[in-house]
Amino acid sequence: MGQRAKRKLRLISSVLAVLVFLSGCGQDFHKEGEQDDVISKDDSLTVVGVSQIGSESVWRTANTASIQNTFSKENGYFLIFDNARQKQENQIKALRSFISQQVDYIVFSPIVEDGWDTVLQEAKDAGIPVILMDRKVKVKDESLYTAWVGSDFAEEGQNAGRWLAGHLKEEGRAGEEINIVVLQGTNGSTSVIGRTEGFDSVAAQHDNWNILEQADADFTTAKGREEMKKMLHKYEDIDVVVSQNDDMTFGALEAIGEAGQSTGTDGGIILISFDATKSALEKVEQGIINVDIECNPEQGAYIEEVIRVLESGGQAEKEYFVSERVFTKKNVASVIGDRSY
Ligand code: GZL
Repeated sequence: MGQRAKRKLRLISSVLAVLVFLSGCGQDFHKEGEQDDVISKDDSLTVVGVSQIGSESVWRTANTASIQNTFSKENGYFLIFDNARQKQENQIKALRSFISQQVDYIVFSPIVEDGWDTVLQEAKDAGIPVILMDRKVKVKDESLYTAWVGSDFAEEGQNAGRWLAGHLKEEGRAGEEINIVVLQGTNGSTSVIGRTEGFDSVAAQHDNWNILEQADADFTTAKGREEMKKMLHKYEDIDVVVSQNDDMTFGALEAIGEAGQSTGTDGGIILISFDATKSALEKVEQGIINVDIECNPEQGAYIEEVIRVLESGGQAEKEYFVSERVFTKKNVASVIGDRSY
């Protein structure tokens, strides 16, 4: 039986139990934080509560757009969307609000992997399936979530390492001492854990690669600029910057320019970025960023597929990987025009 049918059953029993107080046939839902703004809806819609990390990056904005475009009323959904503004406690509050409103499904991108067991147990006890989006959780009981949709972050990191090895070989620098610094995203997030492990696994195969420092720049442009500035002061010879998202890359480019240095295909610092947002791909095309490892934010359709399977009483897969590519000056022109984010 799908979640919507289960919710109807719960609704009928609550209507019968307190008939004298309930009027009308729809259940009322509150948008998070607007308790007095109760929104009535017809029961034909599937109610999806979504807790999004925030709006820290261009990637995140595109990820949110994908969710909002998918879970629209026209498509048969009632979306309750909450922006956690980069705070785990706000995500936990939102999940609890979704549980109390008896939504049909909970979808969320956990800002970090730890600290979710209790609230996910509450969702399980309430009979509400949880679908993870983008990032993962580390929980004792994997049945606390139904499915996860996202990227193979370790593969993304390995792709960056493999590209660098090939590039250095092409440049005749395969045996040279190569000094590398890394701008990491939010500490403890799945994307950082995977990208770091992936790149490090390739770096370990090259004794002449020296990772001088891996700094937490929290996936933002401001922190990317700040941490890059510090590393430029600290190390006089940086050959490669690995920046784990385009927003930090934009900040790093400002710091590198202010230091009178350059990046990209015409010499200077080799710049490796992640996400492959349109504004960064334009810099790949201009030869400013050497390579951009795509991280696909368009996950709404994958999540809807999971819900469709569950609504039809089927068993969803535990993991759904989105498709991704690697962009350099050689192939970027083929996608830039159609890029929606
Ligand atoms: C990756 C996602 C990361 C992006 C950043 O799936 O978690 O978070 O790479 C975003 O741009 O902030």
